[in-house]
Amino acid sequence: MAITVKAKFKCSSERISQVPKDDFKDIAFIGRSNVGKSSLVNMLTGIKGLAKVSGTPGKTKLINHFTINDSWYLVDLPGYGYARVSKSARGEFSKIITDYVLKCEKLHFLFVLVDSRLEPQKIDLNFIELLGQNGIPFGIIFTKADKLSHAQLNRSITTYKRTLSEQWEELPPMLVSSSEKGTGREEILTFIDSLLTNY
Ligand SMILES: Nc1nc2c(ncn2[C@@H]2O[C@H](COP(=O)(O)OP(=O)(O)O)[C@@H](O)[C@H]2O)c(=O)[nH]1
Ligand SMILES: [Mg+2]
Repeated sequence: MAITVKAKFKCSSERISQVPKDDFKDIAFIGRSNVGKSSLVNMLTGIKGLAKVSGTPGKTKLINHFTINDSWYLVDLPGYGYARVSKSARGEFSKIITDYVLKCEKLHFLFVLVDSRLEPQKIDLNFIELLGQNGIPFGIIFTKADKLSHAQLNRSITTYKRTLSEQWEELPPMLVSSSEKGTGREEILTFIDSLLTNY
């Protein structure tokens, strides 16, 4: 049976001083521009136009909060990795992203979205390293699973695990999604539910 979700746009913030000041927890999506963050917000909530889906990468520069079931926020973060020259590992990420991820106390858990079709990307690995160094709880969602066969998808996930194992003793939780097909909706919502109740 499909899980029903009540969702409503709350606000867009240009800096973290503007994010809501209540005690709802934030569950946030981050990843490269165009990886499918906004599409996943729409798929999970079941509201097509809730988050703006764009064919042009690098459009959203704001932190978008959506109220879910009057009890927590789903957060669509700006993408990284678009038209930015990498200097230091941290310099690859805009101030709004590092401020939110490293300083915002509302952030309860972060999902790093990665395109399931691609080999592990340096910028994602750098971002994950930043999370590890700062003790930020996170998981990985492999997006656009509809574009791959089962075998290809498994191969991608295995490669990712192997790559992360070079640096990490323990692997983060990993989930799969297709916003096109609705794949992963129940698993992701159930996982979020456990994050909100067990902490
Ligand atoms: N086939 C497929 N396309 C997707 C999926 N998710 C997103 N897209 C497409 O990828 C593009 C970028 O999606 P968007 O959600 O705006 O990415 P964002 O920049 O990370 O927010 C759009 O053209 C979407 O239609 C998916 O699960 N499957
Ligand atoms: Mg977006």
